[in-house]
Amino acid sequence: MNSTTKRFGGAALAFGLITAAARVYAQPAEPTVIPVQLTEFHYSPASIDLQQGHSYVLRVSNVGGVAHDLSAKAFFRTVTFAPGSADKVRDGDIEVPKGETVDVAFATGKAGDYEMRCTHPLHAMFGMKGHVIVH
Ligand SMILES: [Cu+2]
Repeated sequence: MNSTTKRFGGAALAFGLITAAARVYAQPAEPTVIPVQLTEFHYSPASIDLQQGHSYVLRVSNVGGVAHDLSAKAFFRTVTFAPGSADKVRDGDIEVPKGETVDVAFATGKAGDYEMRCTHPLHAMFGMKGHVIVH
């Protein structure tokens, strides 16, 4: 290999690395999907662990026989909703009819341990409550 070929090879390698780096930075961060199941009378998982400053889709599925909701007022006050998602959360509450799934997309804000509960009569008393923890 003569010196010209070596130089060209090095330049091509450097160009390749720069192109790869640019591709990584140009990609928007994909949100992490967090599935949560609602049934009589609990959440699965009962503790939702999230990282501060990350994007998520909370995929709330009601696999039970009656309507449930996921109310986490203090938590939802700290998030930044993706377009179209704020309308699915009313006063910090995601209502999910039986058999349905609601996707709510947002970026997390302040770290903390936030309570979530079902606001349907007696459901929380029967155990339908948990935590959203932002680390
Ligand atoms: Cu419920």
